[in-house]
Amino acid sequence: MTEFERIVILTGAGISAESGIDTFRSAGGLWEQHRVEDVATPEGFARNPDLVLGFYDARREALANAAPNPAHLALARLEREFSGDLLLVTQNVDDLHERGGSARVLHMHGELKSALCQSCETRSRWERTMLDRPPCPVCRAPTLRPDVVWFGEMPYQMGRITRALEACDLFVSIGTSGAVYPAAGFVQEARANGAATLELNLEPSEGSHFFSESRHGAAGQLVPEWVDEVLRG
Ligand code: BV8
Repeated sequence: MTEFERIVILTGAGISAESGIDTFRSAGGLWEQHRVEDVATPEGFARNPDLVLGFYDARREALANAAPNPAHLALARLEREFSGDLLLVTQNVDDLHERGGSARVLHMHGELKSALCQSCETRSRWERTMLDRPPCPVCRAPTLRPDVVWFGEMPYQMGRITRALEACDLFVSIGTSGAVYPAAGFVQEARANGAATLELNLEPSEGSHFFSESRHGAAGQLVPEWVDEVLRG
């Protein structure tokens, strides 16, 4: 049994990279193909809804050809076998944690496979395109948008995340550049409460200096190794 009893994990695009899902800031990544302002802001959506709906349709479709990798599978094993408290927070909008076997995933930036109706505010599970302005399953209005958190919008379940960061004794950040807030500030919140902090990332992130330990390499290698360590105790 590991020394840790309450673990918070934050994942970013890097944990899905080995599954073939584009990250945002790596070479050729999503933000090189599109301007953030055009595809990940409410203003961009108002200006050109077809561009934005097409951007998210393409990412939703790409999920069909992606499979969870050993990092996702290892976190699902941790959820099953770790006897303490575990909160898995992801910035990712893909469903690879769930398809890898994780049952409790907090998507702080929403999900590609969820549709938000701008008229009745219902969230519906969604697999199809939105380009043809399909009717909301509840109120029938043709006003669905991707249920993702754009820049300038409030991430989901921040109260629950903050309480977990205040109570945890270990915070682990996996596959994120530490470029976007409030997620990038979680390590500081965890440190402030005396938690140990561990970064598992291909290269040092923008917040590496906040971590008590950083390990650099591919998530598919580092995460299973770390989960083995935690479960071996
Ligand atoms: C908010 C969902 C307030 C949509 C995303 C100035 C200073 C500080 C903050 C701000 C500021 N100006 C504006 C802000 C706030 C802004 C922000 O932080 N801007 C940044 C650019 C400075 N934040 C916001 O707007 C947030 N909201 O603040 O609300 C508010 C208050 C009151 C009321 C209302 C509102 C909302 C931000 C959410 C935006 N949505 N995604 C979508 O997916 O399209 S952001 C998106 O990029 C991700 O979700 C993630 O959060 C973020 C960073 O991406 P990463 O996951 O880190 O991916 P990245 O490519 O960057 O890095 C990948 C990493 O993996 C790399 O380090 C790489 O080395 C590594 N890697 C690659 N391969 C591997 C690997 N690691 C391991 N193994 C591998 N194989």
